[in-house]
Amino acid sequence: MTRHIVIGDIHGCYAELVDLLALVGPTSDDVIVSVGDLVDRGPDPARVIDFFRTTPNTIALTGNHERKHVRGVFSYAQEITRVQLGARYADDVAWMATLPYSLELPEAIIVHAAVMPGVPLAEQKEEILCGSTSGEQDLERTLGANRWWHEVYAGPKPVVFGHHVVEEPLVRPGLIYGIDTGACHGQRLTALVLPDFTLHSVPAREDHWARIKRTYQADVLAAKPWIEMAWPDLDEQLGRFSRAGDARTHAYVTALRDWRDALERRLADVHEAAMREADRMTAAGDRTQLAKGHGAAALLFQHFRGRLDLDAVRKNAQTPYKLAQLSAALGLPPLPVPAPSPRD
Ligand SMILES: [Mn+2]
Repeated sequence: MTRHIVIGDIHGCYAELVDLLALVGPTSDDVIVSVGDLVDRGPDPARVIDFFRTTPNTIALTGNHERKHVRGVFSYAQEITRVQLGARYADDVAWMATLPYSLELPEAIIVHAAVMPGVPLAEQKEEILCGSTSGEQDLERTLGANRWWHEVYAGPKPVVFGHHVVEEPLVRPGLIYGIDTGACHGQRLTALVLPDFTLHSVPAREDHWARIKRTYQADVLAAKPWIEMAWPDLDEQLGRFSRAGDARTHAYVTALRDWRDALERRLADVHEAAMREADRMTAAGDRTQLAKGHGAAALLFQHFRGRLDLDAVRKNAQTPYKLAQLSAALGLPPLPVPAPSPRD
């Protein structure tokens, strides 16, 4: 007989997934189901994804974390996952976009986060099923701020879900089975086996997220597109990491600040060089003709009109990349690179 082995939020905890499957002992007749949130916060999203992408008789549902990647909504946990997955990131996200939001079995409905009580499964909103921020707000507006959907839910079928981290599986027999027992936070990874509704858990190896969020700071910083950032964004990012934790991150932020200082000096150099070039053209005669087609033409014409100050240069060179182009056009040396990658 086919069993469905429904596993709570895995969040990149591959070792615990292996432990849990060893405990439950799936046969080739069984189907392994993830409630979603395969990635983010844990050490090994690639192997968790590979397991569900390549193992026959497995199903992964969409969690709010997959949805964030699919929609390009990035907070720190997603930036870390992008670094962890590296070159395969886009392909993995394309796969995430194909995942369903629910699975209905004869004995239960399986979703990532929630269902709106009293609404048939076919009419449930994806946002509620996967627990996106807007879905949670929708539930709160409908049910009131201090009521959980799983306290109100009255059937008809049992609902199995994750998303909501609990110390012990959250069970209302025959109705509610919440099985996110916080594997990525150092608690446990839990499976509910259907149709028997038996629970199985293995302990987490460590508080993965506490460690991951410290150790990936420098890598997340290095992966940012510094060259294409507008100055206010660049300064905001540097400010955000100004009290960064470990030595590696601190060294990287210090290097970025030095780079930023060098760019500020370069803005002044570009200002000087553009004025010199414009004055040279004025002395040579037909300055309008000479300035046309020059890579820094906008600056040259501003100087002809007496309007070229440092702010005007900054408005023209909105990013380090544009500053590099103006530098080259005015014969200045190449810009320094942001900072060596912390992995080097
Ligand atoms: Mn989760």
